[in-house]
Amino acid sequence: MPMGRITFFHLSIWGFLIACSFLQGTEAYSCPQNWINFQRHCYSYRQTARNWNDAEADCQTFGQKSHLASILSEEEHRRIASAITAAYDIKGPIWIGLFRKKRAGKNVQWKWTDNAAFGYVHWGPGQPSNCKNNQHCVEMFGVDLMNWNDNYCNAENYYICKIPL
Ligand SMILES: [Ca+2]
Repeated sequence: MPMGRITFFHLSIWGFLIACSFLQGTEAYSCPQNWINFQRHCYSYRQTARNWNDAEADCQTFGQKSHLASILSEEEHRRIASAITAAYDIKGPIWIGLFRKKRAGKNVQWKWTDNAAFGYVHWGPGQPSNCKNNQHCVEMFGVDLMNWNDNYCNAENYYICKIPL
């Protein structure tokens, strides 16, 4: 009789421990519902039209390291673009976290709002055009979202936020 109780007790403890580590694992490695998961980051397509600054401010409300999305490789670009175009009707360009930091002169300097190293770019034909010397914020556009354009920062677009896991 006592053996039976001990065994049951131990099984319960093990069950509890397994459940706990499973839950911790889920918490550490998965994204909120409807967010896109790619290489330990979560991305959310936000369907509210905002200017670029307001979009970045909204992304920051999701967490300390949350910003408009940086897109640092073709693999990341394709993953996000295909996830969004598969799930939604794309009606216009979408803000990402790239902006022109130094705005005048020959030495254009691009920056990501999350401070990621700038390297990968995928400009559309004829871009960045910097029309009227006033297009300092970057959006993805096209049916497959595989082109980038520098646009006026006060244009109002949907946007993508990115958070590290
Ligand atoms: Ca442009």
